[in-house]
Amino acid sequence: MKSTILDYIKEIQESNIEQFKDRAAEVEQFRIKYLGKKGVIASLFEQFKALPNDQKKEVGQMLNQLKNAAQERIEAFKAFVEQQEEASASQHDLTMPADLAQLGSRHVLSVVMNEICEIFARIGFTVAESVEIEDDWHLFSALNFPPDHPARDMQDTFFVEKEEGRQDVALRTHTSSVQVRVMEHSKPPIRIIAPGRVFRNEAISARAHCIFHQVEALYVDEKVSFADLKQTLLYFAKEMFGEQTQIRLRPSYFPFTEPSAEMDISCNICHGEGCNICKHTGWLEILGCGMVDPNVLEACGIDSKKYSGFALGMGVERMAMLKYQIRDLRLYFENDLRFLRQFDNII
Ligand code: 2NM
Repeated sequence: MKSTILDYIKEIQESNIEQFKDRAAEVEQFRIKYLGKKGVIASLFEQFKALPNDQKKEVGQMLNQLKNAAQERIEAFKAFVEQQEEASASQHDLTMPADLAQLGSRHVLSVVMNEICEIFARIGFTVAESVEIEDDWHLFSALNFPPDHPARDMQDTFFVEKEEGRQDVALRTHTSSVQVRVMEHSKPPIRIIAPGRVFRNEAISARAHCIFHQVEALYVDEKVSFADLKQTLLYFAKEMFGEQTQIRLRPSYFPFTEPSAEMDISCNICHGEGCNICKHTGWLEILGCGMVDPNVLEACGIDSKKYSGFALGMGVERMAMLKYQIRDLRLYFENDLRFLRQFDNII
């Protein structure tokens, strides 16, 4: 009995096992195996109890040595780990600059909208902004929309119910409501551009979205003529799409302008040769415009005998599509980084 215990103790001592290298888990395993309640050393102590008294001194000493050796080994390992941690911490150069956080960039629609505003700012227009939820007066009535105009229909406009049975509050369908507010509160000369979000009740597709962006311009003064409008349009087209750009006007209709026109620019992709974008016509439709209807001026408290004005409006999504050959409107709102990053080098 005595010799088996002593042999076993020797065996453990000499085997030099458990040379754990670096893992805290290994140390814990070692501790449980040898020093745990049901570990090797505990079981040796159990066997030790059964020894005759004259053998206990020698075996007891050996057992205690073994137990101490195991504890020392654990302590030594813990000290070693601490030391290693300190050493590796001091290998980090704390003066190194941190990794640069990746910066976002302006959305292509914001860039194009800003560019349009800046082109008009250079000829004296200032930016006007107002609310996105509007009333019937500023959206339709003051703008000379007849009572049965389809834009007043639920099918085209998102109404916000104010009172039961009354539908006179809606998400704005154009930024002309901003121009109405400015005309109501200021005296000519008025030279403003109204950029912003507008909302229409449309099915979403590659060419239509229920939220989009507009920039509208308005100039009201004495003797403002259609020639002033044409000159402003030509200046804008050349600044936006390049000096070689030509324009043409086609008669059109809007409730708030008379006469009204639509402007095309010469196709900046095929330069008149004919391509898919201009559908082989050589021309691209880019905006609507006209002379502000005298009814609109009067509704806004401006004397239409003394003053006249021109107005124009364009869709920012369409402008960006033509400028950067973007084929699907939905790309603007999906926020796919692969799309957005194509424009992070434009201002
Ligand atoms: C367009 C086309 C033509 C327009 C009219 C007005 C206002 F308020 F003065 F009457 N602002 N914008 C206008 C005129 C907008 O968008 C295609």
